[in-house]
Amino acid sequence: MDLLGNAAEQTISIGGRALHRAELMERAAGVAAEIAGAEAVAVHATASLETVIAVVGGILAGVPVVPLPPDSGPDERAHILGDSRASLLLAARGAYEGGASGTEPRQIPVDDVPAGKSVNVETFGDATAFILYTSGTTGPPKGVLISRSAIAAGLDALAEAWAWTPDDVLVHGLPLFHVHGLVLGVLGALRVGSPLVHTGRPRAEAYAAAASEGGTLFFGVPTVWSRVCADEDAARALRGARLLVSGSAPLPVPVFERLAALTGHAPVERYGMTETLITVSARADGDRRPGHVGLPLPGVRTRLVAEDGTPVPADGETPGELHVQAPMMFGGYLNRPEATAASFTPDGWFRTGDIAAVGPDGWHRIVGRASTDLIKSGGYRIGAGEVENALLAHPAVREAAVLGTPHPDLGEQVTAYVVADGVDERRLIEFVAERLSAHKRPRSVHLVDSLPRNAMGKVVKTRLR
Ligand code: MLC
Ligand code: AMP
Repeated sequence: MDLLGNAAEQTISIGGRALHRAELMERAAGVAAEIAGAEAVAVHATASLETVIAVVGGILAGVPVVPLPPDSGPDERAHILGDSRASLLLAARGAYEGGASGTEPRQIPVDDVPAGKSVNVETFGDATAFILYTSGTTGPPKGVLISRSAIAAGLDALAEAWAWTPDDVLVHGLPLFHVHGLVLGVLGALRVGSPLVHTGRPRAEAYAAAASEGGTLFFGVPTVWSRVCADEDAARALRGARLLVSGSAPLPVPVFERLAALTGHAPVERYGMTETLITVSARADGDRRPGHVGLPLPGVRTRLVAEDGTPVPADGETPGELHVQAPMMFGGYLNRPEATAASFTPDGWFRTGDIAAVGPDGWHRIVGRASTDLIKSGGYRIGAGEVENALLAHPAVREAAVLGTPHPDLGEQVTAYVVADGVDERRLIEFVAERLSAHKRPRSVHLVDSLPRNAMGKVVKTRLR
């Protein structure tokens, strides 16, 4: 399995800096030699060529890569580094300002590593390629183990569905520490052999500029597409593209329609999760339906199950929890056998936690989530429990409940209800920001006298809304 494909010629460009594939592979081979044998390697995952060199180096060395969100706060970072046991950290020189605690891994500046000779990737079989940390409903983020074969299967299924070939020029500006930007947006380009133009940040003008320079295939989360629609000139510049793809969160129907009207392209929607990679998608050669995420990809099976465990009919209306079986499935949560077991049914289906309806023709529509404790804001997955724990670490906070509330640009925003003495809203937002990534801090904090609880003493979040 040649996970990274075998393109002869390819350019990877990030924020205006470009690297030819041959040079990328040589520099990554140098990194691979430097980290060979490590249990896991952390990468300070800024949107940069150094991140791509480091990640490819990990893959060439057969060492699991742990992408660290560059803005992760000290608590979050300490958890990820400790849980993954990453003993080394790759970063662009001078970019990482981690804490000085004794648990910090040894830093290797990617810029200082001499280029190496090409490496045979096959040697490492089906090793874990990534440990991707992602929020659950409670507690700190869990490490999702993603194998090389899952990535290969996931990318090949997408290439087929989207008719993605080396003739495409992929454009996006998504973060390089999640499935969307990193697995699809970097490894996808390498495996398919299409050049990549990463715009640094996913701004509308940058997408427009990349379109006028030959970009054909564009990735974005719904917030990005909504911002593109708000900039009509930028949207019109996308008329020359081949395919616009939306995913990571629900694309609102009005954004779908506006984007189609302005660009001439009805967007292709696809659905996935860190744990499963992308499993359901519309096709380049097929229908695009607003409010729908498409059909299961080749090799994927799905089913809908009611709360009492009975099957739900595929009538396009009746909602049920979406279960998935797929070759792109993760290999479990690191160090958490119980959480891994709980995420599968006894008969071997992964419980996505998403509520869907499926039509008689197999088209899937995501209608919500089973739990109010997972929030999707700007395409980022945020666990209410992690934000509640950060708030509760403040000495003045007695109780905290966090939930997602509708936001016109981000889909949902993080909203907190807090019982506290003598501390204001702004200070609490700052307090969370000092501990966790920027997107996890609440947009608004409501100070309340008490939280609504049921007879069991559990907070009833639906009553807070
Ligand atoms: C954020 N800001 C705040 C704040 N929260 N300021 C005050 N109070 C708060 N509570 C700051 C930000 O740090 C930023 O500052 C500024 O406000 C604007 O923030 P924003 O509105 O969030 O916008 P932006 O930073 O532009 O980000 C929007 C976005 C981003 C869409 C670019 O959310 C994004 O990159 N999302 C992609 C997430 C993703 O890749 N998900 C994929 C998961 S994988 P400043 O100073 O920085 O401007 C997956 C699988 C699958 O889901 O299916 O794909
Ligand atoms: P993450 O693990 O960050 O990949 O988040 C996965 C979650 O994002 C899924 O469980 C869904 O709730 C949501 N999601 C991803 N893609 C879509 C989509 N196209 N439509 C609706 N929700 C989506």
